[in-house]
Amino acid sequence: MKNQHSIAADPYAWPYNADLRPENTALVIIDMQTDFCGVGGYVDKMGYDLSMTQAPIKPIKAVLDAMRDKGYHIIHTREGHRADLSDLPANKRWRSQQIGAGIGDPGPCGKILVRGEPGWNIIPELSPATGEPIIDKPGKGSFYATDLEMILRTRGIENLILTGITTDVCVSTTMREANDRGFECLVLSDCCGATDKGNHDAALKMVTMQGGVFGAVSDSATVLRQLS
Ligand code: C5J
Repeated sequence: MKNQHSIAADPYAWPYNADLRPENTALVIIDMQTDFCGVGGYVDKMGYDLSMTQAPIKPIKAVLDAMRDKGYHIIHTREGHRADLSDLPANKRWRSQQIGAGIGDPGPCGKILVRGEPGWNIIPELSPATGEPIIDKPGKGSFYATDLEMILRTRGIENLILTGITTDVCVSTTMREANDRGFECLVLSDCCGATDKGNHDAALKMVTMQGGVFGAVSDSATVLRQLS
């Protein structure tokens, strides 16, 4: 008989089929880069409150340590562009310039959101371990123009626990992309952060409508309790 195991979540105990195992489940840590949560990075240059995007660092670390320890798949993503900006749409660049943080322009952490620059690095607290895939993405979603889906299918991963920043942009876009591909998604409320509290709350609430239209919402304490 199959071992039934799930996590308390809103609006249903996740995953839907109670088939939660290290072999078929990945923790996905989205864009925990200096550009999104560090002093002098992209979000800081835009003038947003960094404490909102720094809040998930500790809860993510706790879940990361526990899931690593138990042998779950761990996947990291980074948003960023080629040094020649050939993968940066003109409208994305123009919009960032309007708010004073032009992507590709020099800043205190090097060229903003450019691969290989200091600001683009994942913060040391959440450094990827050897062997953990890092997905480099030019867009908000982690599936668009990347090999994430191929890696998930090759490894037999069906369940995704989503964390990172920002809740309403890259986490939400990734969840929607994953959901449409049939992956079973859980987002951890305190392991995400946005540049606006209202947007963070709304992005989480949206997940829970229609019986869990994109999956379900839980938090780090619940996951840690139920994994142990
Ligand atoms: C944004 C992200 N907000 N990682 N990127 O531009 O959410």
